Amino acid sequence: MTRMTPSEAFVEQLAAEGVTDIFGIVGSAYMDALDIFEPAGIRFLSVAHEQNAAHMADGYARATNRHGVCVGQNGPGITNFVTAIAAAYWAHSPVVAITPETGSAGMGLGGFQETDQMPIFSKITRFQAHVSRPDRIAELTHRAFTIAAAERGPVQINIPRDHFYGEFDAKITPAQKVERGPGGAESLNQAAKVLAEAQFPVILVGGGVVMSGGRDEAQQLAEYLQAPVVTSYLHNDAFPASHPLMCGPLGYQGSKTAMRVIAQADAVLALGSRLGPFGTLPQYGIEYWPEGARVVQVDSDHRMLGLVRDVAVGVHGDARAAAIELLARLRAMGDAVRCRATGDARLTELEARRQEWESELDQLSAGGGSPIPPRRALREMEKAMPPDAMVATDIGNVCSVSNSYLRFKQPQSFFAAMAFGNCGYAFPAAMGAKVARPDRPSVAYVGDGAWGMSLAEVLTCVRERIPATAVVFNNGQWGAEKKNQIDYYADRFVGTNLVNPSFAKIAEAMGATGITVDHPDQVGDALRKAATSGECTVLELMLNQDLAEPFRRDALKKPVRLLEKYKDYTVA
Ligand SMILES: Cc1ncc(C[n+]2csc(CCOP(=O)(O)OP(=O)(O)O)c2C)c(N)n1
Ligand SMILES: [Mg+2]
Repeated sequence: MTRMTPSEAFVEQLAAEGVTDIFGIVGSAYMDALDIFEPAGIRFLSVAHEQNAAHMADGYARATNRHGVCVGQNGPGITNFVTAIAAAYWAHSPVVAITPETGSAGMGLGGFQETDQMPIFSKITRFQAHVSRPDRIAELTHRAFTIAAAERGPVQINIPRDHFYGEFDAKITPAQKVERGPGGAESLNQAAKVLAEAQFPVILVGGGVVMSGGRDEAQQLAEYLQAPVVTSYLHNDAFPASHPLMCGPLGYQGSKTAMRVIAQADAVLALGSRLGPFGTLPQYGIEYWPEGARVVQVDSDHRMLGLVRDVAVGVHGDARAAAIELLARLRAMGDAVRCRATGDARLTELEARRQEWESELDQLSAGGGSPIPPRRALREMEKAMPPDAMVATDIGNVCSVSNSYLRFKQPQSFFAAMAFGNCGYAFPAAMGAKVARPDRPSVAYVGDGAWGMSLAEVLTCVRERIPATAVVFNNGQWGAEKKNQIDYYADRFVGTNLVNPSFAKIAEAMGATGITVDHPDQVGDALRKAATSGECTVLELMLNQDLAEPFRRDALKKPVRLLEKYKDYTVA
């Protein structure tokens, strides 16, 4: 025990948890702790909006598997976090939101910057610690960090602002290492049996494979079974793109190879995936989910087992550890593993499927001219992308189509907006990833509408020297939503046309580098230059207004109007 102030105990505990970077906007509520961040070895990155601070913490966490930390002023600074914490929840990111609160003496009186900050985050965090007494600040901080890592999601440390003051005998606890096991022996035995009996097993690798550091182990298992591998929606980095067994991603704007191959499976090993409903919807008219297949699902969160899809076996375990155990069991079964006899046939089949989809993609992406067809731009960037780049993608039509073109060599490379689906995710996530991994290029794909939510953070990049790249798809529209108006509302474009300035010039005025490209031949060089220049660059691509399939055909209906005055407002 050492005599400390609560601010000192808090900051010492943060340092003990390994925190070296915190994203936020200054505020008097926590200034007593902020004042000693630097001598504690913690860099404070001052941003433009708290939502983006939390997205940065998310990107930071996803790039490293370390905690991402954000802080803000009580009241409005904290309510600004909400969208980003919800996004981190669905991205399974260990984000720690430090939320100073109105002083305990005045809470409930309606003083300045007051709101009850616990209910707001109750459904989007894994754990909420309310620091009810100053002398519990280190203990509760430690607990929050441990749970964020163990349960893979955001946590909140809510600190009444007066609880930073005083003194007490503090205990600082070393960071708790989280180690997960492979799952129960019985379920692993059953899982191995299902795989051994299969004729055409397919492995679906999800985010859990990346988060557990289990990509090599997943690969060894796939190679032993000669099982094709599909990646779950927006986890394209969960298996090496160039591996002969890799089929590509499922889900919206994913790979037809993956869909056609998994449709044939008689057994699916879903390794580290919750099998989210949006990510397994039919696409391109292909009903690919193999309803008759026996599904083995491995997830470190017990609640995900069998939640969305029926499973034959649920393994409550870590993806990496389970892959090791399953491989050991299958090896021991020898010739009883039936599919090993037919591996070559599966590989031949897969190769044919792959060529089919690649030539279709080539055709779709062959357009030229100025403004640039979106698919052509995406193909050019795919070819030019530095192999070690990290890519964050936003929510929009062009960003979604990029799913077909984003292929990765290494894990921790793809940070999409995931299931929360909020515009404004990508650029701050790419910034956070860049802070965490300054050695790797970090690129965000962002639509021009969504860019309006993020562009202020170019100021942060300049101020904090974060050389992230934003590729802005300038198509003059909130395209993803306009597509619904085209398909369902007879081209009545309410709120979907944009009037844009030159985003490159705005970037220049902010002190960053701005580049405008309006010809397909220039896209690749411009991207390569931007991603490796060591400067924050906004690469504005002038695109035509082509739009691909909408996100939610599953959830929209043709308009019905019963009142006379609205009778013209139906489909043409
Ligand atoms: C925060 C938030 N607001 C609104 C939406 C609804 N939304 C989904 S896609 C989209 C349009 C995106 O337009 P843009 O960023 O220009 O990309 P484009 O579709 O044109 O490629 C909108 C408004 C959302 N997903 N998130
Ligand atoms: Mg747009």
